[in-house]
Amino acid sequence: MPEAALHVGSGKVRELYALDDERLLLVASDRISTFDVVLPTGVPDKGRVLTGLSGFWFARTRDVCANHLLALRSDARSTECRRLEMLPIECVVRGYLAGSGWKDYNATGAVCGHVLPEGLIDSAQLPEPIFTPATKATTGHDRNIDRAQAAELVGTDRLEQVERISIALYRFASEHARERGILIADTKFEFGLDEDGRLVLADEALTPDSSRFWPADHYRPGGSQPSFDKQFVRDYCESLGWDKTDPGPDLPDNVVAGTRARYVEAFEQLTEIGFADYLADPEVVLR
Ligand code: Q0Z
Repeated sequence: MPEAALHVGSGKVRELYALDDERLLLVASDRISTFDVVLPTGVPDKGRVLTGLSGFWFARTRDVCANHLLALRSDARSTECRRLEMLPIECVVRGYLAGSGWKDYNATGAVCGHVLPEGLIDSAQLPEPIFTPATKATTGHDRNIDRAQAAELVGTDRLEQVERISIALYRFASEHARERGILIADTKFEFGLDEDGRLVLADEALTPDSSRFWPADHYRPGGSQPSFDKQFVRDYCESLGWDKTDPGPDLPDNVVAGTRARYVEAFEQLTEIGFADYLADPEVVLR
């Protein structure tokens, strides 16, 4: 528990506490959002799955980039991390055309200044992964920006560095995931600077909340793809005819159980660690 920790921030499904001047505690709840609305019903163990996955990727990408992780707590949902000066851009990498990438491509033939081949279809794999930064919105949606706008926010040298490292992280993780039946269509990284100005990977990394995970065996470009984790929730919400404004609907037990199973399945497929083993000893994901 966050003993004597000051609450310093809330995300949709996570909380951030200050432990001292140098350390933060990042706590992942079991809350789930869909269509940008946090639902009244939680998914048991969702926060633990996301915390374990982030820890797994941090441990395996340390040689690509230093990260903020100091410790995983025994609750398996809390991470002690280094307190950094965060960069004011979201570092998105896309290997496939989806979401705002597909929308922007359809409207202009380009995404964040990357002019793409003609004739790409919805959810198509891109010839190469592309870096598509966005601004951090305090309210509403992040906005895609081109490299000139990103350079204004972080400087040209820093931009070049975060682009190179973001692509390297995505290539590593997407190859690992593909070999285990999961496509990582896109993902968002957040970086900060330590006291010496060194670049550090922060926040969560390569989780289903910061990425689009698609089951590889269902991949059919030409339309939107089922989400690995949230598809039951989306399908249930669509079946209700809910208008997608707050408050969202309660989820029935079968939708909760099916969704929990999908998160645990993603964890076990990607880490090759049993979820019970992780709960018994969270540090197992770091080894
Ligand atoms: C992350 C966020 C959350 C609300 C700030 N290592 C770090 N150093 C400094 N700042 C952050 C981090 Cl991770 C930081 N966020 C995003 C997370 C709740 C906002 F759990 N904001």
